[in-house]
Amino acid sequence: MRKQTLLAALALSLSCLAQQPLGYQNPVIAGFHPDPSVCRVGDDFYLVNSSFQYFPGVPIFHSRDLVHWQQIGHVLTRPSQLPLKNASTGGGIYAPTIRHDGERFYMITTNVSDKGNFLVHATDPRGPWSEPVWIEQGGIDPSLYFEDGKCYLVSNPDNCIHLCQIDPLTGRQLTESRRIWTGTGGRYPEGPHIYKKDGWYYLLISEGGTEYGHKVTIARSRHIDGPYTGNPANPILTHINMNAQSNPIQGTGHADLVEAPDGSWWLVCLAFRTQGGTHHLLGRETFLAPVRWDEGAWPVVNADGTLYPQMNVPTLPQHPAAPKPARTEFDADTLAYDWVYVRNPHPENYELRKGRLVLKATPVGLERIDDSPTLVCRRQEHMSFSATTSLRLRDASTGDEAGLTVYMYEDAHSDILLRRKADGQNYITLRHKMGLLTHEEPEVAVGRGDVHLRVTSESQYYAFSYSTDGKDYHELGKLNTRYLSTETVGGFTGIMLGLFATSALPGSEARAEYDFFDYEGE
Ligand code: 6LW
Repeated sequence: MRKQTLLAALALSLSCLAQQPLGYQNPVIAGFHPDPSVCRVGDDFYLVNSSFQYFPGVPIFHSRDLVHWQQIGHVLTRPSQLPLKNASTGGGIYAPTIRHDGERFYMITTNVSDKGNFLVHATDPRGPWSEPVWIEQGGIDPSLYFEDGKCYLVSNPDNCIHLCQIDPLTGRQLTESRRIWTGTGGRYPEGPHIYKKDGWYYLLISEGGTEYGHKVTIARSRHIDGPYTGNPANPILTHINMNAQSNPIQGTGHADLVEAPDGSWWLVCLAFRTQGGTHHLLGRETFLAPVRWDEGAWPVVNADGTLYPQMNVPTLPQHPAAPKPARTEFDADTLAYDWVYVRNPHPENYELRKGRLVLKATPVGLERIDDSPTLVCRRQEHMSFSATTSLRLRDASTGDEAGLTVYMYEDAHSDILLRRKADGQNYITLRHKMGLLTHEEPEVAVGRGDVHLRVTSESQYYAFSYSTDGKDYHELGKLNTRYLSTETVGGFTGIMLGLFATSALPGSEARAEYDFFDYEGE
């Protein structure tokens, strides 16, 4: 009898545990991952982000719980889908939308450095995705809504959300573009998405611009082409209000809604995390919030439209993914999905050979925008982190360089690098590039062997150090992080950690061989 009571108590406490709100941490995708858009097919969620000047473009993630996301590839993997000539941090690929019409996945976006709005489609979200289908309606942030075999497009030409019907396989516009909403008067009405619920068409948009004044507003209509009436409780999400003035998360906006298999509603949005006062460096990241959306009522985001780093709310049953390994050994045939290039890379300058990443130096320096330097990079995802690599410079000529860069874009980066000099030796230095200003620390001779390069940060400073034996590290210098922040240098992207090789002259044989790359953050 006693045993039975004990077992019953145990079963009860286990079932209570299963119903416990598990909570989660925001952001759900850390580091530069802006403009999230999400769709669900069955039990699977798919999410895409904008990617600007980076190639391949539009990272795509999979999740079963909206909290844990695993990158399954990129949508735009071929130069024919993603020409990035002269693209910088304000160019290339802007906000994408992902949708599924019951048969195919569609990703629609804007290449502001090319011909504007286009979509690609695929039956498998892991690809391959189609060639671009170009869209006539202008503006940015195009989105699709499918109903009864029809495909509707919204985007924001002339600072107003416009709607038309298109044939998604040819891009042909089937109806005139019609103005449907300008929002509540905030600047930059953008990021529109249409949803249908309880007989209402809902139009979700962002206003206020992507900085501190960012907000999400919503309108609804009984007819898809309007008239749309704004929610009296707008904005439904913003951190510009007093209740979020001390919140480390700022700039919440650019959202998308999704219904989970259990009928719960969720919102993904972008926001940034401040460090060092009002500066942020990691770019705009992807955040998640629960939404209460009662029948016939307006959606309410996390009770009062505020997000927190620690979200103490019930979640879907969680499916944690295996953590990313701290060390990249470079012993696979390809680099993992988190490594990307700036603009369209020259594949002949990159090789994975015998457990090393081999970069061929070219005269295209990191500061150039008219070509793609030999540079491969991944996102800084944590304010506190340590990144270390081991480098050997082979067959270099005088002035050839290779190293590790903390890279915001071509005009704003700090590089710890090895340089071959006329005496045949390698010298190590730290170079900061801020627009027209370049500052370099005194060079230190390090011979011709392998050198370990390390950058660490604890929010306020980047510290750069090197080691010739992989044990004792010597600090070369520090940089206040604010000098590379978005508030200081502008742009839509976030800090990347990159490995690069450049030559002083054309025709150099120099190769930089990187043995591993370690990244640990908290
Ligand atoms: C994007 C727009 C925005 O297309 O910034 O914050 C633009 N939102 O919706 C670039 O990310």
